[in-house]
Amino acid sequence: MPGQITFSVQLPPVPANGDVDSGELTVKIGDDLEFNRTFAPSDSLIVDEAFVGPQGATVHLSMVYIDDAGNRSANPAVFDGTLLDTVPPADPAAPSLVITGEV
Ligand SMILES: [Ca+2]
Repeated sequence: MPGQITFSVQLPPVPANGDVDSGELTVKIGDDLEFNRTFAPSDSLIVDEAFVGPQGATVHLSMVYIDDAGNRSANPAVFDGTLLDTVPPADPAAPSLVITGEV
């Protein structure tokens, strides 16, 4: 059964003296799901229970910074990725012998 893949979003460091009061992240999973999240300049990782999608789904990230006057970055930063299953299965228990006779 194909699994659902969960993920978080790693944010880049905010540039020094970047005039950043907050940020806005848009996460689009596949063709149907889209979420907008705001973050603080000190945030480095966005963890959200909504960030889950089917294995192989495309994910589009877009983010801008917003200053204290409400101005937004001129050009959003974007990232396109795929929800790859990089999680290995559970470790197996040890096999054992079944003695079947003496010859
Ligand atoms: Ca400004």
